[in-house]
Amino acid sequence: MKYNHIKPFPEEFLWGGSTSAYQVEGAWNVDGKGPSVIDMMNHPEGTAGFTVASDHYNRYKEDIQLFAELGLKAYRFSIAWTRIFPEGTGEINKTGLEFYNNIIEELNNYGIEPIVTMYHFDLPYTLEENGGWDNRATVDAFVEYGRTLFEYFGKKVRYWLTINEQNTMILHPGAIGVPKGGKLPTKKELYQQNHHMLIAQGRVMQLCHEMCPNGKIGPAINLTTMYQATCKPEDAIAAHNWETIRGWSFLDLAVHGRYNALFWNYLVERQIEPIIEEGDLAAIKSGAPDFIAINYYSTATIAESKGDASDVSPRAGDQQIMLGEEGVYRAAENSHVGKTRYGWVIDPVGLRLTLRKAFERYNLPILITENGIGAPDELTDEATVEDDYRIDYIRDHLKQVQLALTDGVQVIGYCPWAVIDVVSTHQGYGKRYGFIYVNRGEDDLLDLRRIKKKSFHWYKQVIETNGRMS
Ligand code: BGP
Repeated sequence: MKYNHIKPFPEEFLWGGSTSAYQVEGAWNVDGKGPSVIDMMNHPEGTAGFTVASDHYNRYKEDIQLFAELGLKAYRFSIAWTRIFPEGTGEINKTGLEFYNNIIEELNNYGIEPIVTMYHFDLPYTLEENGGWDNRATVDAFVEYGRTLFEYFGKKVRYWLTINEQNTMILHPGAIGVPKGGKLPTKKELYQQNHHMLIAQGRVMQLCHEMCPNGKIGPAINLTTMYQATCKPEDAIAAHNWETIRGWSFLDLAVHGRYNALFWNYLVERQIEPIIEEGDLAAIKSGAPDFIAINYYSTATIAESKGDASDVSPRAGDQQIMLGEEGVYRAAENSHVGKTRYGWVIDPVGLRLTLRKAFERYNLPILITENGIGAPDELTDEATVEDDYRIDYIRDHLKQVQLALTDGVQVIGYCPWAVIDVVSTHQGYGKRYGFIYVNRGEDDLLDLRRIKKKSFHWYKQVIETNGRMS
């Protein structure tokens, strides 16, 4: 669609930036924090960085000052469940509450809107040892944790995100590390876990509405569009299969409280459907999110399944690289899009399309909580990083956000991943995303100094002008 007039970004647009607790904070075992699954997982060699990460735990004041200088209107971060409840449930660790209270106060002092993710991959290890999300007791633990957060922070935080990328945890359980012993859950177990997470999410959203009349809460899903490899109708079916199973099925449950029919039949046919107890669907439905948060990095291109094992590519995949599934779809290439050096498709137009589809389907405001480019940024002799590729990436995506706004999609904010360098789950500090460089190597902590990248100055100017892009 061509327009004569492109709509400006709304005045109240939440220009933001993202991080998550385990990827930025460090201080993994201090001040009463308990271990999370992340702390106890096996991670790829050379990515030992989670213990200190970007040392935000000790440097949050300096960091937030830099976020204010950048002009952020919003900061999306996560609370480490294990700082609040070291064992996932039971006794509250006051020092953990104090830490996040300090962060929220600091943000509020600068007029930066806190956007809080309640759970970003880092399930308390004690809960994991007791069955993790297989165990319904984890649902109650999450609700208790939610109640505590709303009680302490409900008056100071308006935007809440329940669970980060539930679909990544279910579809790529190895993406956040592999449990010691190396055994990942079966699909049957994973879809039961998924069901329990949905109940937990529904109950917490309902609780948020009860306890925080001014609060807004929503799920945060890794969402994208699947293109069909050719105009062959069977390719279109395969693309629809995977787009539904990978993305819409999660949001249909979160928003409408029902299992998408195609998804449910896929589960039943493979005998991996969850056990649904009385009251479960009502609990899921009771959530009624106020908005949808989406993490968008790439699109994927999909071809017809051949119905045998050759559907699955032997390549290594991750949360963005689709590998195919027997009898469902095959991964295909798209010659019309670029790729990062890690093989993630770069497709700004795909963001516009994904936003349009999500808004059309749910008619809820959309907050973009992740989008960005990972790169092995290099510090120059002049102590800066010439990350023009990041400027290009963000600019191209923001232009598509503006077109989506012009299409009528209600996008309320943009929080690129990440506002400051954090540990990448797969590539440690060899792959960076931030506007602010953290001076550390993989093993050598150096001085952890903060250095503004070229993209910092560019993004600052975008925010200052409410979206004017050079
Ligand atoms: C998303 C996660 C983030 C972050 C990002 C980049 O899926 O929600 O936590 O890790 O991907 O991924 P990576 O660090 O693997 O490059």
